[in-house]
Amino acid sequence: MPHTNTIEISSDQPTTTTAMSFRDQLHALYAPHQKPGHLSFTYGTAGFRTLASTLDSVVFTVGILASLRSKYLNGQTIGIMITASHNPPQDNGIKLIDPQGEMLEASWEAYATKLANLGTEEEVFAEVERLAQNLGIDLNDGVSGNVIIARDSRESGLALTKATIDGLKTMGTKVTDYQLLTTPELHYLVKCINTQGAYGEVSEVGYYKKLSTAFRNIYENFVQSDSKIQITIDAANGIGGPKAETLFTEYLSQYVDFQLVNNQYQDPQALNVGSGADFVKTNQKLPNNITPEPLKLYASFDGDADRVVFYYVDSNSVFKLLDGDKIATLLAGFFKDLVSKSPAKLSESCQIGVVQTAYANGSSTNHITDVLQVPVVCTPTGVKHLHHEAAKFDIGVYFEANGHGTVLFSESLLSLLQTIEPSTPQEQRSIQTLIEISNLINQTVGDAISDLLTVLIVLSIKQWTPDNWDESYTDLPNRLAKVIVPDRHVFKTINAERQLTSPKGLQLQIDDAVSKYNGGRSFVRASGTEDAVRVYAEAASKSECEELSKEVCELVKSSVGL
Ligand code: 16G
Ligand code: ZN
Repeated sequence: MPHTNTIEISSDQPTTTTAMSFRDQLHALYAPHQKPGHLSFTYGTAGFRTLASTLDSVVFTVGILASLRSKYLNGQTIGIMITASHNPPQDNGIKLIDPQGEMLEASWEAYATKLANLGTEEEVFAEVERLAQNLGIDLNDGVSGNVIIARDSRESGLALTKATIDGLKTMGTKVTDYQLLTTPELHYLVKCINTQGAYGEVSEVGYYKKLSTAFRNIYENFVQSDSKIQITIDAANGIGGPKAETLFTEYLSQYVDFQLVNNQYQDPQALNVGSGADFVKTNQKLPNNITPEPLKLYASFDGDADRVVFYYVDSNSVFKLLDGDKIATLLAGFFKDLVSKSPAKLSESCQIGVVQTAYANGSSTNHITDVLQVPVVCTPTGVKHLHHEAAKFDIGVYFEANGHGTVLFSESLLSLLQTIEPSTPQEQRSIQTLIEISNLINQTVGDAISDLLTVLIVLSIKQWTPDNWDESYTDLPNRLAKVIVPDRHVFKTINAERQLTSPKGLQLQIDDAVSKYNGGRSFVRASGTEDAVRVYAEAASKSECEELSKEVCELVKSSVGL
């Protein structure tokens, strides 16, 4: 288990000269972190993400910005995660985590982008002064900000951590380096610190304890089985592997028989290669190194373990994917049932909702609205958008089809659960299960390990095999294609990315194409993480789906003169 380094940088700084001191520190530290002239960077859907070798100057400025953010929020702790998630080994990235464990507030993304693109020490200094003044941050108050930092298992992670810490040093920020963590572990720790431990103990052990205690309580009380749960996990050769291993071996070995494959996290070149949630979802096939047994459940994490997808092969050895949409329907149905079996005071007031993106398979949306009778909201791609919508429900289930997601419980529901009096054993059971699941699921962000435990326990309670789960609905055939265009920024969308407003006229052509296919649906959006445009298509049959996809790709190309 990695130890942590607490680096207190500025305790001996004279408090009255912090502004000067920022200037001096910047001067002392800036030179090796100067931005190469020809590069430009954007704080995108999930922070900065690109080739690791180009990121040094960016992370240095993120260190400065995180310091400002913490000072702006009266010293609350900000998280910095160095990861490029499911991207290939040569990439890396950095993102900021706000005090309650949520993604950085959107208005600050623009500040991050601005700072990252400045080319000289003078420009950086002037911009920081300007920002501080506009935001009412006193650079002279002698109060330092607080930051915790961690990284995934990429080779470039350590050097980028050091460069980030140099950025933090310019402002005398207190920083604790948690070294190797999954992204959701860091989100958890940020929230624990800022809630003074109310969300959980401020340590990795605290994270394991919180999850395993909830899992054990549910299992002991509500699972009727004399055999252990079985699961095989493809860890994408990322940091989720050793973390899951610790959790299952040290805390849950009585209940779960687990097997880890693609667990070479010490070999950074293997990260996400032929493995992981993105590989499985995109290629709709098994990762390397799994020889499947029919009807057994498998799961794949991504490189920083904030997303998970499940799959199995049926009795005819056909591969079946259980993606984020299937997780959302499983959980929404489970909660709907629990709530309906709760005391009237709860069942009559509790609003359950599911949040999806345009990538959700049409069948899943129909199933949730028509069969489960739970409302569905659609948001733009990216966890932060889904998270904010989910927070509007008492139980907000949000999942992207790619496996990013979690469940949020409202404060009012959580306090009602603590005080409500059950009048039957069934009501008692429902209340208890809801309380425990609210502890089992990581409410700060999608978490592969916590989602995995939640799915395993729900399947065990329901005594469902993977094919019982899969049977709930059948996905419409779908295809996600990529078109490389000269400038993806001309593709502008409205209506949660489902309609284009630019290039002019293209949406009408797409609508026209879609209308020719049974059950057809298609949308086009610019990627937030790659220099490309994505084209999604679905239709009643595989051949219609392929044709629709091709047709829309052609329309996209000709709209930009290709
Ligand atoms: C990022 C997002 C993910 C989204 C993906 C879309 C977070 C933590 N991650 O990985 O949710 O699905 O981008 O990528 O928000 P795209 O814009 O390239 O299609
Ligand atoms: Zn990820």
